[in-house]
Amino acid sequence: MAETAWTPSPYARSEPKGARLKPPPRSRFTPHPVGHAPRRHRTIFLSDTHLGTRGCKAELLADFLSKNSCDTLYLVGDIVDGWQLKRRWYWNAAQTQVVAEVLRKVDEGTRVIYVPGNHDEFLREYCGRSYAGVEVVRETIHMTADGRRLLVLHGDQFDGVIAYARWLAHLGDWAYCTALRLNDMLSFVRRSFGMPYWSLSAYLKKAVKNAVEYISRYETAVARAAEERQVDGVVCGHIHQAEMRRIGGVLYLNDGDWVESCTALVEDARGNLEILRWATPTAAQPALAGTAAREAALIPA
Ligand SMILES: [Mn+2]
Repeated sequence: MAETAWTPSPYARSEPKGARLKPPPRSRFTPHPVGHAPRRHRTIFLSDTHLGTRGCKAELLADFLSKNSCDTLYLVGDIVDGWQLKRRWYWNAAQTQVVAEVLRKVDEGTRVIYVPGNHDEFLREYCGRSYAGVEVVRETIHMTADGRRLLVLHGDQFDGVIAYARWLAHLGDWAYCTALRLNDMLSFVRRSFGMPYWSLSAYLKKAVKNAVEYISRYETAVARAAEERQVDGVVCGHIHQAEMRRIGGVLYLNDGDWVESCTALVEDARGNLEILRWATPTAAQPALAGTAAREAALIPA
């Protein structure tokens, strides 16, 4: 029975026994809708823009770069997708605009440091050189305004220490629903041939769980390596999953990507670090909505 509105029960607000409060929606990252006022940072870190692919959110990235200035810009790998370049090249005006915005920063006096990733590993041969004012380095140490030492690297080298296959990361909701239908067909076929039942959906369910596991194992591996290097924190990209949290004795910072989440890590004049999400809330939400979406947001790292 519904309670009368004017005599609220004293128990109306109390939780039923055993019930738990739902955790608040994840909103750790500062959303910045398009059209936001220009902002000045001490440092900007961004990675995994995958220029040269259709997936690159170049319009948003060009908009972000035009409205956010900084003393130092770190391009933390997978900026240009050289793997895609070998297969089929995709380029548009917005991607040209991204390059123009980076070069404009160089002209304005921003120090631009490019730390190549695995998709742009062809640039690793040129570490120690500068092109158009952009310094290419294998990895580097960034000193924050408050004196913390942050190791900056793309992070693909930590794939090797993780046992889970990377293709698992492709799995999302859609794939799972399709798999369920496939599963029915598959079991029908197997039955017709007198083969024992084997559940594809159960297999995939486990695979998705492994993808989540993959992320946390990756984060731990990076943090542990940073700890061994005796730095205060580590900035990486690669798994397209923005994050900022303490793991063990170090601060683990992942600047995310510009294929799905459109995030960047920024540092202000006092050394405060923050992850900016440069998209409209509706566009940004799926990436944070839930566990299933978390996997869906992943792209081959
Ligand atoms: Mn990568």
